[in-house]
Amino acid sequence: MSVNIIFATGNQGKMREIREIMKDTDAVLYSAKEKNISTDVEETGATFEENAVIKAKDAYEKGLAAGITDAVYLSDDSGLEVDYLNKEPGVYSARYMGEDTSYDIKNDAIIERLNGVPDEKRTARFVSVIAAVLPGGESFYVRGELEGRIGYERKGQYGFGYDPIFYYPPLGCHTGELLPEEKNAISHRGKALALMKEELVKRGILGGR
Ligand code: ITT
Repeated sequence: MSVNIIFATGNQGKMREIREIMKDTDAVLYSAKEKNISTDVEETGATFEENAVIKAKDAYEKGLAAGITDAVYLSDDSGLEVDYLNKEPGVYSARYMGEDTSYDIKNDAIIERLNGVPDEKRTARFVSVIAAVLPGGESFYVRGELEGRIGYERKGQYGFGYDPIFYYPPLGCHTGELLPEEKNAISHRGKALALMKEELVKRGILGGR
């Protein structure tokens, strides 16, 4: 029997990627919205791990209260760490300069803060921590990272968030220039979800399609 997975995210860019990455499993995937579960929760953690667990547990509790007892809840807490900026914006990536500030403005601001900084000091990484809460309430998490550099201008029309300024040296382009399947094959979220799938298969929760 296939498992129902409810993904606790309000971010449509993430949800698009997650749907694509989970296509090869037998899970029936729902966004929290599709199940009328609000993803409004204060991310009070100091780490990606803490926030990912907060989000998955919050959705699990809301699901239980709504009578859903058989689903696996997943969440993603992710962000961009820029080494030259002491790993900012980090867990504050969505809130950097205000949640409602456009990414064109946020991305330009980061490029500006790195004005005059040479390539070797422009190192950065995307981090994605995926947390799971199982029907019995047990939780665990996995982490994926993608190493790259902050570019000198915004590039590309794909992805979301900080993708336009994230230069990925092995492919010689910004992640904003990668097609969805190309990004998923190398990304922090792709890696974390692959680990999560492995773990769920190992526990007999997930089967291949
Ligand atoms: P949910 O908590 O509802 O899932 P959110 O957007 O608030 O959505 P986070 O708190 O995890 O999610 O913030 C992650 C931010 O990090 C996200 O809004 C982007 O700005 C950035 N980010 C994460 N993954 C990214 C990616 O693959 N490409 C570009 N930017 C990314």
